[in-house]
Amino acid sequence: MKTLIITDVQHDFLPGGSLAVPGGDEVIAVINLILPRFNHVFATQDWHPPQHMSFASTHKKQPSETIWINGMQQILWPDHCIQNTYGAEIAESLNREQIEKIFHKGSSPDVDSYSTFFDNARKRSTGLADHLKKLHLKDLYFVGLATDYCVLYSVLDALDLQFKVWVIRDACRAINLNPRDEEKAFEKMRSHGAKIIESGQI
Ligand code: VGL
Ligand code: ZN
Repeated sequence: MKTLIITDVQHDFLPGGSLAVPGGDEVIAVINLILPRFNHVFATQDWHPPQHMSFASTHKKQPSETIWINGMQQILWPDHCIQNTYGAEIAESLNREQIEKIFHKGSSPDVDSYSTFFDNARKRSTGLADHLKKLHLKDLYFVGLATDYCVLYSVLDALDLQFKVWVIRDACRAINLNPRDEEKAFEKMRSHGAKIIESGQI
């Protein structure tokens, strides 16, 4: 049983969005093409309240600065994926018919959540792990945005939780705040046990 996890293919992460991932829109056609190969499909949505702690504007600072909050380093982002706004919606060009359930993350005002499984303080779970376990789904394929944040941390948690993990490289795009972040993210996922593949290999 192959399970696809579509990470954060939301307007704000696409060209023209407030936290646009370079080439982010290019993943959509790849995902649409491979969808029929999967038995189960889930999606995630970055889903922040206004004035979320990860927004630079909340702290009257500039995006890309890093600050310490509650003993954790936090990169500050432009306002993005605010609950119930256009920017937070999943792209309509993505074929959403097969998506069984959508999991929200980043909804607590006081903590960020890159992983689709747990918030960055690892205090709250999104419910995805329990849902997958209940359905006895063990083989997870990750696609979406962004390779160097949400995909990376979701994959590391999935491996920690003993899932078998594949990352479909051509169906992911990185933010690359630093030019080698994408490369480093794939290397980290591989060294932790994920298989990095191309969509043609499924
Ligand atoms: C993400 C930065 C901030 C992501 C979410 O989905 O990768 N990145 N919030
Ligand atoms: Zn976010």
